[in-house]
Amino acid sequence: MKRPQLSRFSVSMSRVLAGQLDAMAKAKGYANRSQAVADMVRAHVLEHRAQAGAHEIAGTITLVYDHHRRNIQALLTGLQHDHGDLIVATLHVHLSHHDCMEVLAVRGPADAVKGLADRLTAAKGVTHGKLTVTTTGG
Ligand code: NI
Repeated sequence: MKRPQLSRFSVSMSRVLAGQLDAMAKAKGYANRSQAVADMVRAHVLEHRAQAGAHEIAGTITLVYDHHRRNIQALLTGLQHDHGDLIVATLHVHLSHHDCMEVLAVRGPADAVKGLADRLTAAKGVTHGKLTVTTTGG
C-alpha cells in the first residue's frame, strides 16, 4: 500500500501546553507527538463535518450556568421553547448552590442542532456548553 504524503508544519504553543501534550501522548501510548496531534486533528475535523449540513444528527447539549444570573433561566427556557422540535428531552441537575447543569437530548438537521447549541452556549451566563453528537443508528 502506498504511504500517504505527509505535510510538515510547525506549531507554536506554550511550553506548559506542549508538556501537557507530551504527557497525554505518552499516557495514551502514542509513539510520538505528531501521531497524537494528527489523531486529535482528525477527530476534530470529523466532528466539524458531522455538525454541518442537512443530514439528521442526534446528541446532547450540556450547559452549565449560574441560576442567580439575571434572566438566564428565562433566556434559556425561551430558546428551548423556540426549538421544541429539536429537543427530545431535558435533564436539570442542581450542581451546587449556584450552578445548574442542563442536558438536552437533541435530534434534527445538523445545521439546526448546531445553531441551537451555539446560541445556548453563547448565552450570557452560560459558563460551559458543549454539543456531543452520536450516531442516529441509520
Ligand atoms: Ni438548578
